[in-house]
Amino acid sequence: MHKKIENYIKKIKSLEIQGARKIAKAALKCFEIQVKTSEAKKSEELYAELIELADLLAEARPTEPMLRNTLRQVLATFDSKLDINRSKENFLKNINEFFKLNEQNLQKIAHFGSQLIGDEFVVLTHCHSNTVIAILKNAYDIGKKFKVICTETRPRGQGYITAKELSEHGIDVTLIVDSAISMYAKKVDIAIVGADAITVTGDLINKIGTRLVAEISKAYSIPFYSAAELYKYDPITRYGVMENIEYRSIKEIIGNKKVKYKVENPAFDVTPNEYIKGYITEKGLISPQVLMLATNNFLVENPF
Ligand code: RUB
Repeated sequence: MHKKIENYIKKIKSLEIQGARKIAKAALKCFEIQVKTSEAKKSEELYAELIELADLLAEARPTEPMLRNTLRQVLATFDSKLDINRSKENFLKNINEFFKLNEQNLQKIAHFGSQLIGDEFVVLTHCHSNTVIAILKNAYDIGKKFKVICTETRPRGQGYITAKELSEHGIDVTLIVDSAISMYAKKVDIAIVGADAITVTGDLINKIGTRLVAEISKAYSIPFYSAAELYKYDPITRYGVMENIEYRSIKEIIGNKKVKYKVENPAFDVTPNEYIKGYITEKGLISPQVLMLATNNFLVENPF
């Protein structure tokens, strides 16, 4: 395997590259490197290399349908009937189209999401979602005045990245520990989180602690939204297969300490659809109740 690909996989596993969107983009980058550096003499050989690489990338972060959907879709455009040079050229062009699509969808979500933020709003967010960040930056850029409260997000502290990025953009942001959410709930007007996966029933899988944010939002009548490209939808859930929740190393919690009790570190949780007012997608706002229809269309439009 090419050193650069090895590096990308390491970074995806260690969370140096994090957030579903960036993970999917990094995986596409690996495909690009593989095509450019492959010594395959025939298109079929290159295709086999890409399939093998797709499996490795998917295993690097098991709870990431956007990664799997993106790779599956781009692979479906590989034309092994062409000679090796033409199939490479063609495939690199298609990868590039996917990069563009990713960026266009982000801009659309940023546009739709920023409409939900009223003047003087307090926005609550959890973890670090590049999509939520894009919404908040866009809201700020179009002149909305609002404040953000973001949770630290134990155990890896992705909330620090959120706080840093937003404050560097000029947004008024306050970082709190996860367990302090209820103390601030009365001040909050809207909660917006990202998404790692959306199931066929419209349930949301996102960073551990998201469900708590949703439950508190419900208790305080705060509208709770998830900013999610439809690529986060996991088609396997159509067949009753549950999205696989990644359990990460307990070192993320206790470091190298030797302890005599059990420690567990689930990285994601499931927020049932009844907590979610809507998904902010590239097609606009979609309630979890109608998401199933939308995803069915999505399946028809796109060759999974
Ligand atoms: C990040 C996380 C984000 C989603 C969406 O988890 O849960 O909310 O991935 O991110 P991790 P994005 O830090 O474990 O990757 O909006 O960037 O796709």
